[in-house]
Amino acid sequence: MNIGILGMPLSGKTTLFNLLTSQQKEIESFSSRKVQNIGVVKVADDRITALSSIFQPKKTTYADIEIIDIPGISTDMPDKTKQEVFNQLQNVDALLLVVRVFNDSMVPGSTDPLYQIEGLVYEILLRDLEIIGHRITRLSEAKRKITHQEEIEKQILERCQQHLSSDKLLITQALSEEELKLLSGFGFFSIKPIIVVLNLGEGNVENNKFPNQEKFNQFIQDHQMASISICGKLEMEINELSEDERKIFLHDLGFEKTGIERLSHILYEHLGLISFFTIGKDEVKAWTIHRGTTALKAAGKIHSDIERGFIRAEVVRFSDFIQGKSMQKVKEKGLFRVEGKEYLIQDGDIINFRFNI
Ligand SMILES: Nc1nc2c(ncn2[C@@H]2O[C@H](COP(=O)(O)OP(=O)(O)OP(=O)(O)O)[C@@H](O)[C@H]2O)c(=O)[nH]1
Ligand SMILES: [Mg+2]
Repeated sequence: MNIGILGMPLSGKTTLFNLLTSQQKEIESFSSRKVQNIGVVKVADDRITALSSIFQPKKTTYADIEIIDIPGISTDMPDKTKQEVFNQLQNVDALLLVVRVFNDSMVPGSTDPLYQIEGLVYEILLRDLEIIGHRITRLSEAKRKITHQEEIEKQILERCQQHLSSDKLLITQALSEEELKLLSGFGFFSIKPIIVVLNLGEGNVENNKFPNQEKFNQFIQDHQMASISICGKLEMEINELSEDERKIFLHDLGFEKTGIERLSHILYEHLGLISFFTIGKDEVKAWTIHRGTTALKAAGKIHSDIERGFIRAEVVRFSDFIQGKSMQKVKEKGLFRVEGKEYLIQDGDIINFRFNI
């Protein structure tokens, strides 16, 4: 799973990247450094922490997500530059759009989230229209008769073109499994799930108010995006605190979790992701899968041999396990289950796969 960060210049993208990945990439107020940062986010999960303290394994592995941070994009940039910037995100599974609310006279740029999000979505639509335009032209101008399959492709692309031309993201278009498969090779941007991160100023944190809020929320809803407010600067300060100080600080602000913790929660929710766990003396580990994944496919995520030689999945719910803290107690209560290949994994399942090769 990997995610790309997109936003206008100086909106706080690298600040967010650093927070998510615990890195210290350079943040400069006035020079957009044209570099790409790549890092890995460890997804905070209290359940893994709890399992780890019970099993005391040699290794504890939280779920992780790769993050790519790229230079800012603005509508007045030359088209070629915008294309280059976008191309860096061609292969990501989802987009985090950072919009800036914080006001800082030392940092130039828009502080109107609606203006920024409209601009970014416009650019995304434009990129996809370009990709579609090229392909349709090629098919239309082919010096041979196009195949039946290509004819079908052209019709789908023309439908998508119409959809995009009316300012709608492809993710909001009704597409069949087959059509989605056909489109998957094009690397469309607007087919990726989008989460908008509002980078609030320190003054906006407690009331969570910002300009054009109602219109902004409507825009988010219309385009089937998710949004979350955080404050980059504050999160950086929170990062410096000890565990105890952090709790008090957050409590005073009226929060239970840090912005980064809330963000990973929303990511999972919006992307339809869930976690299952494997446990043992060697390793306690979280695995990320899409909701609706079968036991067989989940097994393959661990190792193709386990999928190939799948016999059964032994499943215990985390919430059942944590009450007695031992498999023995779970079994006594009859909460230990044996499931087959087609079982749909639930969030928080602790699984032991039995296999034979
Ligand atoms: N006051 C305030 N300043 C912030 C906040 N987040 C970021 N900044 C400042 O805004 C400037 C730009 O932050 P970056 O994280 O580098 O922004 P960016 O979007 O990566 O910028 P480019 O990559 O150059 O487009 C820096 O000076 C940050 O310190 C915030 O929440 N509050
Ligand atoms: Mg940056």
